[in-house]
Amino acid sequence: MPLIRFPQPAASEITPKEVFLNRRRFMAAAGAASMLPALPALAQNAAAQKLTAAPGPFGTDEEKTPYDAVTGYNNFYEFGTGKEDPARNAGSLTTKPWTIKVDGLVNTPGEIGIEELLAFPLEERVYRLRCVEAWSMVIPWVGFPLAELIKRYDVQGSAKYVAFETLVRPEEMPGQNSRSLDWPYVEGLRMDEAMHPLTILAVGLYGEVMPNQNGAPVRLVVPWKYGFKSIKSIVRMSFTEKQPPTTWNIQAPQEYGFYSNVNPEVDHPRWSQASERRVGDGFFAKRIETLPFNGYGEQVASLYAGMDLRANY
Ligand SMILES: Nc1nc2c(c(=O)[nH]1)N[C@H]1C(S)=C(S)[C@@H](COP(=O)(O)O)O[C@H]1N2
Ligand SMILES: [Mo]
Repeated sequence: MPLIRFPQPAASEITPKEVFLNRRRFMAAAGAASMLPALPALAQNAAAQKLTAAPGPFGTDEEKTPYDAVTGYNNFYEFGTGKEDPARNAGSLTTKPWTIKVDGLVNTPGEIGIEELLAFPLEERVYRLRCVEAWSMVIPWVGFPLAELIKRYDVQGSAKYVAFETLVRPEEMPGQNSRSLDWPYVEGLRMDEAMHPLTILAVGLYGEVMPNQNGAPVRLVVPWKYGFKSIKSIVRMSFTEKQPPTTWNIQAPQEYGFYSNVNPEVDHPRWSQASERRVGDGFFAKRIETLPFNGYGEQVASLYAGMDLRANY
């Protein structure tokens, strides 16, 4: 039993919550380890580095999805299309060194390293992430508003959108050797969506550095949109005048639009969006009602005033 591999925080760092989380995770991991000796989450835990984060705004007090579900049930096609593939395969990703290239309609293009991103004042934001596949999770992300990063650049007035790109490195991302999607994975936001205080760049979750399968070392989290807008392992951010292409819209334009706001009234062509299953709840747990804008309507509905959200889905 590899007990020794669990990091021991210095006594000065221990808060009651961390003690609780560590103990809970330790017990879950110990239980799982006896059944599944090669559980990838264990390797991730062993390397996990703690992050210091102040409690941030907009949090939900719904029960958090357990760590093992958050890190064991993922969509990250660069590592395979199965929900357990990312946890199994993402250990191979090298996340240091890491930079995001910032270019396009900006007078001060450049690159920003992960060390600088980790130096932003970090907050814990307990947000829901709802996948278009009608499952959802409640995750204590660690990150900072994307607006804080964008404000550091002299963006030109003609910029209307921000485009994002994920790393392409097939040697470390086995899913990129298949054509399951066009690589790189790309996403985009309108400038006001990108600047909205709910939109964060996340560098961790559950108080530790982002597990590879969740989009290490830095990903977007846009909580009022379907999960696929929350692009992982970002290496480029470009300011554009034209609406940028987005992966799922390229893949299936009849199913996925640019906006992709959570909308229980606009069904996916192949299934209803009216309700969802909370990952980690038992198989027989009652489905929960999906809320417009994933429950963040009060904060973001005004961004879409006057738009037909059935056409702009
Ligand atoms: N680069 C990249 N980003 C991605 C994806 C992906 O396959 N590749 N999947 C998206 C989808 S469909 C969802 S639901 C969320 C899942 O995030 P999670 O696995 O951390 O819960 O990531 C999104 N970001
Ligand atoms: Mo998704």
